[in-house]
Amino acid sequence: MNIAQVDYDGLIPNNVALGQDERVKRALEKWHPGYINWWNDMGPEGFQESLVYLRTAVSVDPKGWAKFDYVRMPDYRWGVLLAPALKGRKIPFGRHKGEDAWQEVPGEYRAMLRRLIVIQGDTEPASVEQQRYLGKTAPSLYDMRNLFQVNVEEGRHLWAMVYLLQKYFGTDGREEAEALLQRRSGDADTPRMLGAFNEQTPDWLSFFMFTFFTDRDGKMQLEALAQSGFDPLSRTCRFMLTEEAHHMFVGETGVTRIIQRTCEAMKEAGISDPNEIERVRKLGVIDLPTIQKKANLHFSLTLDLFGNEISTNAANAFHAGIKGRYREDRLKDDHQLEGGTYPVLRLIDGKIQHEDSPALSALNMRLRDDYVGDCNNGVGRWNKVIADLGIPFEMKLPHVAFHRQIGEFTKIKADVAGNRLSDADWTERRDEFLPSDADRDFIESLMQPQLEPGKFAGWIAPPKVGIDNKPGEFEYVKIA
Ligand code: BYC
Repeated sequence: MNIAQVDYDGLIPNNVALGQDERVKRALEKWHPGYINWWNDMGPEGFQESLVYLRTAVSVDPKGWAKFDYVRMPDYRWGVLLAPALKGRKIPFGRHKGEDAWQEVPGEYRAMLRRLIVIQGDTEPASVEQQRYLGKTAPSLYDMRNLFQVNVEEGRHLWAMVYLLQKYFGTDGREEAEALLQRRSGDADTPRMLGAFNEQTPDWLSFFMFTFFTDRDGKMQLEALAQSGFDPLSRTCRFMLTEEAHHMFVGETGVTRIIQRTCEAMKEAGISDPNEIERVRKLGVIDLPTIQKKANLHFSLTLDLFGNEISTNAANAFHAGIKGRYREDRLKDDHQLEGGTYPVLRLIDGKIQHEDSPALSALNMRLRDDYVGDCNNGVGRWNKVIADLGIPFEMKLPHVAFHRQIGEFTKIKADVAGNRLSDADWTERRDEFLPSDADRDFIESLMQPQLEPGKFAGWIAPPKVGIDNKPGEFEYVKIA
């Protein structure tokens, strides 16, 4: 079988020769109805009958892997797709560095691997649940289609992790696969595992911020897992990253188009001061300071996903060859880090300062620093749009100590510049930094659907080009 091609003959499209693996095929076929029930209950509400112009993977060849067509979402062909095996691949880091990559789960690391796969798997359906009402307020059919594309692919990413659980983890893998369909984002009794995935995504600015910031964490975590010595995990994550690129595109261009529309409207109305919030809002666009507050919220929630500053879990996973660093294969050092140190921002004697920590224990922070760098590049591109339209405003990422719920800085309150605040000052000034109820009400008032092909809500600029090079008036979703 040609690994690049996906076999669409059976119930579950795949490029892992599922037809010759009766046990796993049966297990996945048994899991399938529960997944479809979950999708029907928790997937995009109100649009399950609509025809959506979606891409489906037909190959894992990076040069041409997708085909576009109209699909009813419940009929989307969710499947199991692994990037091609690299011949002779070795474990790239940790104490087993240089040994042959594992094709089976090494017994001593079973629990660790299972935990990482379950955490990763849990985020995927969670994001679909968080976004399930957004179709109803889509600013255009183009944006609605992008939302649904992201949703079906997050669903596929759940399949990717469930395949690993079913194939490599026996009975407990099956139980974990079931549990992934039982937890619910934001549920008081059975919440999703990580904090940011229990927050709401109430409006489209939040959706774009989420896909900019939180999907970017997804990219970083997948890059780290793609380095894994457990080859099936590495190959799974490598293909997921191909899909993930579109999600980041949706977030980045979505926020950019909102910023662009705001700046254009300000220019047309002759408003040069971005802090004239009420005047800007009267134009029916979102003022830049409110966009900044949403960025502050989503960035700080996403930082929590990197775990604690000092983490023995992270050290153990690296040492074991299970979870690497961002682009481990491009780094030039011994890939074992036993003696090295890494500067970590910590709370020492009440002050926020760097401390050299053992490099292995600091791996969560190393990944987070790479993440912050990647976010800053994107923010720079937003700022270019603002500068090109001549508005004196710069978007900035808040300090990493701002508004944290995991790690060192949970103990303190800080402003966006990282200055410590008393509890009373924080309470008084919170709405300067984070969206207030009034901000949320205003944004919500703009969230009126625009469902005419080629038209866009007034608070967001049209995209530069269509999906799959379609013309402006293309009907991306045929609403049923
Ligand atoms: N919430 O040693 P530590 C994505 C727990 S996004 C709740 O620092 P570690 C996507 C931790 O479990 C990417 N609990 O933890 C994006 C541990 O508990 P135990 C998702 C937390 O393991 C958009 C304890 O605190 N993928 O794909 O070094 C749409 C000690 O912590 C949290 C991954 O995250 C938290 N935020 O780091 C769709 C990759 N943080 O076990 C999808 C897999 C920590 O001692 N996960 N704790 O009882 C990991 O790599 C790591 O587990 C974490 C945590 C980075 C999450």
